Amino acid sequence: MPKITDAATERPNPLNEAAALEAGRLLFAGACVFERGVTNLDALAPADLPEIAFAGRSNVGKSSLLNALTGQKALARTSKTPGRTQQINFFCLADRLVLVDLPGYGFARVSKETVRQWTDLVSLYLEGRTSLKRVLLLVDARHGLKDSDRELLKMLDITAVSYQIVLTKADCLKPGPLAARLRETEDEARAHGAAHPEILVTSARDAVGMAELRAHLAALARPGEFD
Ligand SMILES: Nc1nc2c(ncn2[C@@H]2O[C@H](COP(=O)(O)OP(=O)(O)OP(=O)(O)O)[C@@H](O)[C@H]2O)c(=O)[nH]1
Ligand SMILES: [Mg+2]
Repeated sequence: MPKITDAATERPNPLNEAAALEAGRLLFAGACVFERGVTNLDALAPADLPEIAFAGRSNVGKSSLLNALTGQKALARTSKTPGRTQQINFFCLADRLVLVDLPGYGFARVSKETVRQWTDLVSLYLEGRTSLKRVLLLVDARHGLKDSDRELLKMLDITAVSYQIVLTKADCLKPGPLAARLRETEDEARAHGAAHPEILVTSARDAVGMAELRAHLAALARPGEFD
């Protein structure tokens, strides 16, 4: 959750927490529409809304998380075949926030040329996008951080884009191994300056962690008429 403490006492404030969850619910109750997919950033106009990018290895569940958050099953295309999302896809949520589905990385069976194209496209986007408020770095809870994630972490530390790690597919692990994975990932994230201290645990399949993630994102959105 966004840091929800009582300003005077620094104690957790359940009323503020409820308000943050409600703000997230309201934002994501709005319509979410596909705006455009780009393979070349030249075609991309500067954004006038804050943007949140979903990044992570192929098959980690980026498109599925987007669908679960917005409650729209077929908004972003999901696939059993890694590497399905090849372009950067932009979705506009309630005219207040833009959600950006990045192509996945780290899939072994692609050519060097494809890896180079990914790196060029994504690094250009991450370096040059002033409207980019946060990157959600999705990590499969079964596998934890991999070297390809660490490459992206380095890139984000250098570009000083704020990012938050989100563990996905939590339904695939029992509570003990899941808690161990969370601790291990927190320990590693602590060494990175631009990392948000709170790691979120989610399952798109079972809708776990959606309300919390929506609350985090609502705090970054353009204020709505009820804020
Ligand atoms: N058990 C489980 N499976 C999931 C979950 N989220 C996604 N998956 C499955 O993981 C596979 C990949 O999901 P996608 O959402 O397409 O993954 P992606 O990260 O967008 O993949 P690329 O676009 O190839 O980078 C699909 O078979 C999904 O059904 C989850 O929370 N739990
Ligand atoms: Mg995808």
